[in-house]
Amino acid sequence: MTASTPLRLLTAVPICDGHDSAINTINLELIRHGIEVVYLGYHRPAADIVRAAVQEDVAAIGLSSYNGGHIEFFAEVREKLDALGATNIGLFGGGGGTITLADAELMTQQGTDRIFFAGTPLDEMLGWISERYGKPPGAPGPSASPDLALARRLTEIESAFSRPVADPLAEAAPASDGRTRSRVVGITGPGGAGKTTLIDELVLRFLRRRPAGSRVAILSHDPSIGGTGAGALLGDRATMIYSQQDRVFMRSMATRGQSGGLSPSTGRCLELLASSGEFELVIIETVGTGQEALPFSSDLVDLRVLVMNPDYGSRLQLQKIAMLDAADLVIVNKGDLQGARTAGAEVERRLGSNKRGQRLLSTTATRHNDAGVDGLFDNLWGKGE
Ligand code: B12
Repeated sequence: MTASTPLRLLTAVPICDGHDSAINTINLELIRHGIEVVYLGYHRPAADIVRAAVQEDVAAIGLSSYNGGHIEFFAEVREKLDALGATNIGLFGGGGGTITLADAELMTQQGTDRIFFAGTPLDEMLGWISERYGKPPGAPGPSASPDLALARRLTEIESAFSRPVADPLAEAAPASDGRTRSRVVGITGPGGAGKTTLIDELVLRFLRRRPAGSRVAILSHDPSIGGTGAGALLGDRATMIYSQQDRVFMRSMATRGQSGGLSPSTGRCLELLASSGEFELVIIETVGTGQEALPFSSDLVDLRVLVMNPDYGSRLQLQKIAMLDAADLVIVNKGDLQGARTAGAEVERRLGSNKRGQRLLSTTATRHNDAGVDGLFDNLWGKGE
């Protein structure tokens, strides 16, 4: 494990189980030790866990299971991994006193690497995890699924970048062949504006309205802790409902020391996805950004979307947000909050002074069938003018 290739793990709590307090503690300990943790959340079926592990190309899956059914559940995860050729992905877990010694023995015979019992010190767990999985990633099996092969190429690209770059998107090689390029939409905005929920709702509309064979890819960014190149909680999947679907390919990227909302390798990863011929649409989500951020200064991104919270403070604040000049489309999300209308009017005036024909939409991403999100989805296919 080096600074350029941190160990990546996926953690989750099985279906019909809401005991997430143990895994939340363990996640924190893992990221403090430089591990990138893709956290899928609780009440997750085996198929969702395996799909995510494959797309994220993690070294192993860690499950925290308290409500019983662990023998069958761990076995199902192992079987599904193997069926996709992901024999390289390890499986481990724990669950207090619910998993007995006898259960654990049977589970290891069925392909689980190790079960941790109540009272195991965190240090012991971390030592074992680093020793067992902290090596260069193992090769997938001969029947590796296309998503696993793509995921491994993304890992190779990520590993090739050992330090921040001037502009991540400028690192992308220009498209070299005649294959159809995906539509690329960049979504940015401050933390807590609702970007991830909005993207999940856009995915729902994509699944409903685009032909059954077409797929969407998401490159989602979260910060590496303390601005370092290692250790990150990649948690966007935990809040997504519709994106847990075979037509969606999602990759969670840590910023690995890059400032500005993206990772050093985002441009290259984006180019791979957009020219793969596999995806009709590619969505990039930045980390929660500050006033000065301009993450999408490249032709690689067809549409630049800024998502705002109506709670941005006084009108004066709007003068300082650089993306309000650069965005093709501005969304004031959380339209149900008090002050959303005023915010809409203030942002409209601010955009009007740019005289660039930028579009403004109001959305409430948490509302089912929100007309604002419908409008946003329609706008994804044009420049928003
Ligand atoms: C806290 C707790 C709750 C909290 C959960 C809060 C939360 N958000 O997690 C609340 C009160 C909400 C709750 C609710 C329920 N609970 Co409860 N709960 C517990 C309790 C007391 C502790 C579990 C815990 O978090 N321990 C803290 C962790 C850090 O310590 P640990 O378990 O020892 O874990 C160590 C190792 O196992 C390992 N480990 C654990 N997971 C993982 C994962 C990985 C990847 C790794 C490496 C290691 C690892 O690391 C830890 C460090 O040493 C257990 C009893 C118990 N003592 O286990 C019952 C228990 C799990 N609950 C139980 C039940 C029945 C319920 C309810 C169904 C009750 C009800 N009728 O409503 C609900 C179900 C909720 C749901 N949606 O699933 C039963 C389950 C029985 C069973 N399996 O047959 C238990 C065993 C209590 C009992 N004896 O009856 N519960």
